[in-house]
Amino acid sequence: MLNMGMKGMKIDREEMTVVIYESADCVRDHDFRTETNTHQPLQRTGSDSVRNRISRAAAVCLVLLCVLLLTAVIVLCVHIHTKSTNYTEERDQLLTNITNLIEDRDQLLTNITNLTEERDQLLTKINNLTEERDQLRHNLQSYGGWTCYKSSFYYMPNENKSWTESRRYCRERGADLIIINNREEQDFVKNMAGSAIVYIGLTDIDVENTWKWVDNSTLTSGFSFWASGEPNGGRRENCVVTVAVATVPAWGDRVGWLDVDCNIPFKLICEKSISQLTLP
Ligand SMILES: [Ca+2]
Ligand SMILES: [Ca+2]
Repeated sequence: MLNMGMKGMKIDREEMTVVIYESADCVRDHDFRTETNTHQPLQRTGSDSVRNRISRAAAVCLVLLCVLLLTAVIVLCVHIHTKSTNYTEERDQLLTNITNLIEDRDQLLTNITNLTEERDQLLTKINNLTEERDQLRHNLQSYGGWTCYKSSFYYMPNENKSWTESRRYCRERGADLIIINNREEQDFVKNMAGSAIVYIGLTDIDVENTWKWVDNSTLTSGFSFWASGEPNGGRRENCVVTVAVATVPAWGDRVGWLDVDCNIPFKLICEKSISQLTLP
């Protein structure tokens, strides 16, 4: 059986070999027929030449295209490099500017801090000076009954004196009879005097009806607080009192300044400015 199988396979191989050879002969015969049937060898040679020229032209074009591409790439690289360099310089310049601005800002902040410290120190000094001034005023106000008002100190002793004695009393204490400069001071005197009649530092003892303050300044016509009908004493009345409350029947209801006989004793108010200040 085995021999029979082997024999069958051998026969098959031989048949296949025959078929292959026949196929090869067919192909060769076909090619030969094709070549012999065309009978155009010269035309085939011309076509190859054209094809070769086209191939060479294509190759040349390809080379040129490569060269162009390479040139474009180089130009592009140079352009990018140049731009990059410019951008780097601009960036460095901007960084330098930023650094300078930061330094300026820091300097300004330092200046602000210094100014703030100076302001705070000045405010502290002002507060200290204000406290010292208030303490000084308090001490002076409580000293011998002198009262501080604005830029002056005032004192009204509890005794009656003539105008000349009153002035001497004040001068012995580094002061003088009061000089009234404005409405506020007149109101202050009115409050201080109360119902008392007090001498002020105004007189026409030198020249009748020429009223002068004790600092020798002349009473200006537009500024006075004469009571109604005053002054009216002529040469008999050359000194001035101020009346806040009408208490003298002979004077009626007159309040304000009145010229009186300088020898009549009344209360008085002394004044000294802070610039004249020596403790009374
Ligand atoms: Ca007079
Ligand atoms: Ca009078």
